[in-house]
Amino acid sequence: MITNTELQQKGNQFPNKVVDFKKDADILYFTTENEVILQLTVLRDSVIRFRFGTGGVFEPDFSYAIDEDGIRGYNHLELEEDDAYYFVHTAKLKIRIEKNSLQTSIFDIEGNLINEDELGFHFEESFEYGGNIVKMSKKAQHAESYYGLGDKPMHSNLRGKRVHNWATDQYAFGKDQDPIYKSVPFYIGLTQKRAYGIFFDNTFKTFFDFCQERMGVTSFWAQGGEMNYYFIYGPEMADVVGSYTNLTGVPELPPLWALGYHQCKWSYFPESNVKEVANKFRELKIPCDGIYLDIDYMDGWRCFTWNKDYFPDPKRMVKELADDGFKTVVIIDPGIKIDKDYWVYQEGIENDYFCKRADGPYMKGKVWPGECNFPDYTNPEVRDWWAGLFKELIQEVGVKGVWNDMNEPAVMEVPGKTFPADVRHNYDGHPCSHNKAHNIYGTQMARATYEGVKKFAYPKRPFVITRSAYSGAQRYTSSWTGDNIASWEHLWVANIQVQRMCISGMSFTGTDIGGFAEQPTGELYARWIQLGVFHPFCRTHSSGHHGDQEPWTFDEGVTDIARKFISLRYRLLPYLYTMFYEYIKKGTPLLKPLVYFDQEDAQTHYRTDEFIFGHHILVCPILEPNAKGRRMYVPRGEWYNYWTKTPVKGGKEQWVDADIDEIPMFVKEGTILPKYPIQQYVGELEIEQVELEVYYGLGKNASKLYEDAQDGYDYKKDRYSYRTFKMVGREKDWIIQQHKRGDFITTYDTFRIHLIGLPFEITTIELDNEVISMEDVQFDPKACALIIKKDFTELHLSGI
Ligand code: MIG
Repeated sequence: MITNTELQQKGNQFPNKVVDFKKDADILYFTTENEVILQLTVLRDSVIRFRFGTGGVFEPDFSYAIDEDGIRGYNHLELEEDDAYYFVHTAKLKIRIEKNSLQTSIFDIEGNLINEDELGFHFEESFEYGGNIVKMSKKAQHAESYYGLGDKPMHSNLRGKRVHNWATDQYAFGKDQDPIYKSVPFYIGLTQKRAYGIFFDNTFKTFFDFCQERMGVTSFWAQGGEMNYYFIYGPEMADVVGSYTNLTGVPELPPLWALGYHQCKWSYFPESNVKEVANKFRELKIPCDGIYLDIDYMDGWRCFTWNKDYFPDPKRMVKELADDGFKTVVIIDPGIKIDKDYWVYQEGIENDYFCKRADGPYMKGKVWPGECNFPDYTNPEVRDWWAGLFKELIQEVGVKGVWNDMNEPAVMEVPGKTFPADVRHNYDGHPCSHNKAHNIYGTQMARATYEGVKKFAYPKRPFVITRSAYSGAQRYTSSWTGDNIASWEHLWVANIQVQRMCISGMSFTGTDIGGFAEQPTGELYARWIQLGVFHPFCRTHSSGHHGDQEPWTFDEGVTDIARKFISLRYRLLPYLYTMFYEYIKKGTPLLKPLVYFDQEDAQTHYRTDEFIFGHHILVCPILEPNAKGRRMYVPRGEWYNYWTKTPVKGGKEQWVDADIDEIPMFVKEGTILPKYPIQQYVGELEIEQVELEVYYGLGKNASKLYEDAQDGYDYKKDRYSYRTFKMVGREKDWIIQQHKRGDFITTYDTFRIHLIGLPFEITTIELDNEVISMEDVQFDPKACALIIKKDFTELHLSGI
């Protein structure tokens, strides 16, 4: 690894004094005497792009990460200058650029310093990489904290750490190991309770140092390309994550079944084994939607083929599984076996679709099928071809989802475990070496896969999952965190990784529940499934070399726990789906680390274990064996223990009981938690009634419920049902008002309202301004529950 200190000794060059300034609408250009150009673009009042060209030129402006549909536009842009500085004002920020150095300081509108260059932009000509090593260093503020950066398996607060991004197949990675599969060069800084983000959109190997080398300095740099970063202001972390996600894009809604439980194994084969596993789920009444076929379903690991000994009639099998509610997901790797009798290989060769070495021959590497060539997914024509390859699998065979693995890309038995640097890529018409394309390769593969699955699954929604990813991959695919280990330490890692992915724009992520490598004890599996059901993507997966890992392979107690928690996930599906809708609309992460939830409370800045599931549920996994509970921090506010329904005051650390069949879980006061009945798979039942668990709270509160056809695209034409419940709680009365948007008619007619924590005895019930009798709403005093028509406008309960 090249260190900052080494780099500094190799001849850094710095911008000197500005000799030219130009403004072109929202883009400002500052050119220095030594031909450095700073291009500053005001994308939004709080989103500023900084881009530096050297030698008086810029590279062509192209990014795989930026979503062209993102929101642009600002309210205010004003320029000022004095002898020493330029000042750029937006409605949210004041940016000060030093005329002698291009060093920049950014203030909020009240004049609070948010972020300031130390050396600022500098660079070094790099003969090895044929470009510049581009660097940026910033002053770290007092007690500043850092979060984000994708899948890093380390403490959530990155202060004191130095990390880099280079997608790597890291089997059985360890805690603190860096890098692993994904490259998300985006971090959030939190200083003086104000949050900002920096997205360094550069696909070369990128480095980040958060006060590790030098106490007061945060720096980031890349081995090539441009210093091209977006500064995103908060002040709330929610604003930062929302804007970053808007900038790099959001997915479409997944089919609801994809939010169910998935069961995976390397590998289930032959067909009878797949069926046996599937049947067992139904027999034991453990809900499950997804069932996976790993590499052994293929004929000699050739993608888009079937091993007919194991799977003589895939179409029939997939249909039979589907009849029982299972959606079949199959793995597809990038390596295409070099075999002149294999049609995919033939097509790739005929059309020149495979990556080549610098001197001409095809890039050859060993993966599961033996020697392979690799499609250049950075070529749009190759992506089209690849998408087309899914026709049979999806349209004919009926497979519902595709799993992309090994797309870092991983190559076996070579140093570096990937392509050599000289391999050439099209990069959508900007030809480059693997140094530049490496980190984006997996995303472009997932993108091509997504396009194919989407096309052939139509009018249903596609489902794709990837191992490697770069910023923006969330537009196309979900992801999992790769080959973890069945250990308690890895349960800690899993919890952090998924939270980190959520604030890095990629909420639809999960871990291999129970651990991929080695074998969990029943207790570890139980604790992991308790956490896993709160992860946006929920799948058990493990390597066959280490024994079975289905929910029933431990003992009956563990089976019961798995059933209990997976069933809980199915009950909470409408809540989870509503969260997903908010994610695609506003970029709101599905899980929120405590610091995101309450950044003003310094208690949260170094918390790793507790997180908020959606908006209203606090969860904290048990991460040790033999525990009967744990100490945890309940953030400020009033909460209810989910299991006992007793009120709990937050703002302090406390002991929480959680025997082996419980996980510490709290619901915020003033919450309406929608629940479906337990189904063995999504769509098993037509929903006849939705339960609303209403947690009383003083004052005003709100909750939402999003529903639609659970698949298909009608929701884009307003055929959804989006309910907002507004509540007002007083000592002797409780009002719920409902407002509904969208044209979708849900299958059920009534809500069963279950009131929790009501501090008074109900004497009067008014529904839409009319007093009605207890019988009319089938009031059950013992359960404190009543049944009302779903489209009520106002429910008013009062009492003594
Ligand atoms: O070299 O397809 O992370 O989930 O089961 C191993 C076999 C290749 C690695 C993936 C894992 C998958 C396994 N794969």
